[in-house]
Amino acid sequence: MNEASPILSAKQASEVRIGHTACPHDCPSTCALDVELLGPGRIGRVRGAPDNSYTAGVICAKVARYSERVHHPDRLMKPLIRSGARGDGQWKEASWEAALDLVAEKFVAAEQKYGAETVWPYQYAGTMGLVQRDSIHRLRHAKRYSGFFGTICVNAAWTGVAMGTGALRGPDPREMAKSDCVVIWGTNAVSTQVNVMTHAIRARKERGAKIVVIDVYETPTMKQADLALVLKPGTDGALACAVMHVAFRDGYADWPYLEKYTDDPRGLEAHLKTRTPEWAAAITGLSVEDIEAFAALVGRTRRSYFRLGYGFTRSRNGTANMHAALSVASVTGAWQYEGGGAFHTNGGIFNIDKVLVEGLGYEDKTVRSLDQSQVGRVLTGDAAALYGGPPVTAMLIQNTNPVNIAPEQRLVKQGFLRDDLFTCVHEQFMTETAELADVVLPATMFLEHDDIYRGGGNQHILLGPKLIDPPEGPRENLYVIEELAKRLGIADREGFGLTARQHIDRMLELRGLGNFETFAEQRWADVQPDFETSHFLNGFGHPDGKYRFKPDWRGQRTATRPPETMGLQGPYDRLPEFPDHVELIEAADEGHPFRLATSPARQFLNSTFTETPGSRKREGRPELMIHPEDAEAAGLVSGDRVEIGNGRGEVVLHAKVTRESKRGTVIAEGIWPNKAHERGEGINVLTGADAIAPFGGAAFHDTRVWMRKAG
Ligand SMILES: Nc1nc2c(c(=O)[nH]1)N[C@H]1C(S)=C(S)[C@@H](COP(=O)(O)OP(=O)(O)OC[C@H]3O[C@@H](n4cnc5c(=O)[nH]c(N)nc54)[C@H](O)[C@@H]3O)O[C@H]1N2
Ligand SMILES: Nc1nc2c(c(=O)[nH]1)N[C@H]1C(S)=C(S)[C@@H](COP(=O)(O)OP(=O)(O)OC[C@H]3O[C@@H](n4cnc5c(=O)[nH]c(N)nc54)[C@H](O)[C@@H]3O)O[C@H]1N2
Ligand code: SF4
Ligand SMILES: [Mo]
Repeated sequence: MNEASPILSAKQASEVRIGHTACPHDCPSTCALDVELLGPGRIGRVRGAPDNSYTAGVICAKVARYSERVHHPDRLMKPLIRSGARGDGQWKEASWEAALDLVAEKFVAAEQKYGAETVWPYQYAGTMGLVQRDSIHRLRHAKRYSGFFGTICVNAAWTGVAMGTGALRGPDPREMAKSDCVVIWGTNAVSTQVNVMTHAIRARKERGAKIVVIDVYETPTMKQADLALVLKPGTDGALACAVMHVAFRDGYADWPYLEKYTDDPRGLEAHLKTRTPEWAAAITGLSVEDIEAFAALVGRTRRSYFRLGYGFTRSRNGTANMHAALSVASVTGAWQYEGGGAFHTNGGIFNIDKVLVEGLGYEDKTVRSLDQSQVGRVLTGDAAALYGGPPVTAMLIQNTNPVNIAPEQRLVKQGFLRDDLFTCVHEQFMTETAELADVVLPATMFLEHDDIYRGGGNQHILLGPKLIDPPEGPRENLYVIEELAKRLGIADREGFGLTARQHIDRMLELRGLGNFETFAEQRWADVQPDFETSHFLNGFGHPDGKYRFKPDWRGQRTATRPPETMGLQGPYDRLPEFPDHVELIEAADEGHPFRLATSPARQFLNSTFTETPGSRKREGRPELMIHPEDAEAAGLVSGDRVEIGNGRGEVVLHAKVTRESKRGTVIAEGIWPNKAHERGEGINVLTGADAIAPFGGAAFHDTRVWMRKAG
């Protein structure tokens, strides 16, 4: 057939070019992606890279449909300057020059009035790219603007892990496939990090491994479980203690291991004497039989892999509960075996030098820091939340949507509506935060700029090169930071004036991984430490090499510890000496008989994908999952409007009466846009911003509410 043949050209057209990148979203899976490139600015289907050993060809549906997001008709395309009253939706288009000039002018004016700490650059993990996400810190440090203490997601969990192991790493997550029992604890992996399931299910198929799932309702993940444990929110510490009690009682405790590798096993054994399955049953709502069965299973199965998620740490006792669950693997000695041990994050293995990108060389540690989760309190002038400093009167926001996802939404909204607050929001869509801004700048998406990523639930450093041209208009985060730096007189500071590729070159070179070009061939690097290190067989991360059953809650230094200007957080003096159940949670009471968890929606990722039609259609509308008996008592049937509330506010959703919910616990899946609810108020109206002890965090799944049929 000759080249001009119509059949061949049709065939050629169907041979789509594939671009290689990484998923930029805030998800522990950090998948390696293969993207169909249909033209210079157009993508088709997105797939998981089959040859990445963790991704193994599997990604979630919402990212597979990414063309819906990158080619979305509602993407922001032009800089906008507010032209009406705040939040009324009136904008005038502006040039990049004019918009950036205005932002710089306002920042300078604010600084002149109140000092540099009145400006609060506010960012989070909408992109996990180290250049595009973290360059804002460089601007902040160079200008000595208020610091940002990131508490909304990982802090409680990472602190709990570090208290026990002294390090943020663990057995290779791919070893789950070689386990005989995979315990999926407080993570809805089917929805939030699908690759955990790939490896866990491989273990079941190939080795007959058992899967245990522990959650507060019957999640899609739980439908895969051999042993399904639905407990009351915030009671995981009690379950962990009972499991360890049984281990000591029935001879599953590995004494030679305990003597060699842990701090005070005799003390722990004595402490747990009264933490019986009966004791734990009363607290958790589980049956004694289920607790005994779980304890016997992990006691007898040497290769038990505890995959500990974030969800169960989003309670006021969450840090202590993480530490308690982690401790089970130390009592049974599961750490010693391939396919055994406990894993939460590999956050500590990557060792990428970020001094340049974050401007750490000129960070001034005496500058006050503010708590990300307490943005509502900060913006409404709460003196404690302001740490004695000036009011916040100017903000630059990138990669996050606080007017939707932050707790105490009424305060958040009230704060962002202030007349004397200037906000610039750099965004891909007109989010509810952007709607309240003074200046909105359009941002590129990951396929349109260069960046580099680290896995959290895996062990890869992955390149995310620019694969397609952005539309005319949107610019990358780095551009905004650089242009503001020029206007604010700091462009000559170290770390400014580089392209994303130059930053990536530098990070890779310092890590001994080549440079952008060589890494592009390689696509990713597997930096999992060796078996001994991953399993802590050379000792744990503390100076004495021991696992700590008795954490040093107040003294320990970790990356998650708040800056000195903030001090310890929450009721840290009430944390237990040994693993225990601590009643720090917002317990149900007569006026608020239900406990609410705001678990993730499968088709959304935090506030992202609430704009894509495929995700929106599949999620339907904001619903509240209610046990049939609770529904009946409240006179509710599926589809009814149901109102839930507490001292922070009230929200209306639609009832979904289901046995997937436990009695006394109601579940609202997903952070829907506020405006998807009646009265324009969403689920975070109900959640609190008081800190999780001892280092901070937001207790999103620890909320008491009353419930009634909406009038
Ligand atoms: N589809 C989807 N994927 C996501 C996200 C999303 O919103 N949607 N969010 C992303 C982000 S930012 C993160 S940090 C990760 C988080 O992912 P996960 O580690 O999975 O954490 P969560 O989403 O907070 O909650 C997970 C599960 O914990 C359960 N849970 C709540 N309270 C308790 C408790 O007291 N005990 C126990 N045992 N379980 C409890 C919840 O019901 C939920 O099913 O997922 C990421 N991936
Ligand atoms: N009720 C309740 N609330 C929660 C949670 C919960 O479980 N329940 N989970 C909490 C958790 S764990 C987290 S991490 C937070 C996350 O909440 P958010 O920080 O809002 O997270 P995302 O939705 O991931 O991303 C926010 C925005 O980043 C934008 N973005 C993405 N890439 C870029 C980019 O390259 N440049 C710019 N300028 N913008 C970009 C997206 O368009 C999106 O609007 O929510 C928290 N809130
Ligand atoms: S599972 Fe997580 S990392 Fe993988 S594609 Fe989906 S959102 Fe991205
Ligand atoms: Mo998160």
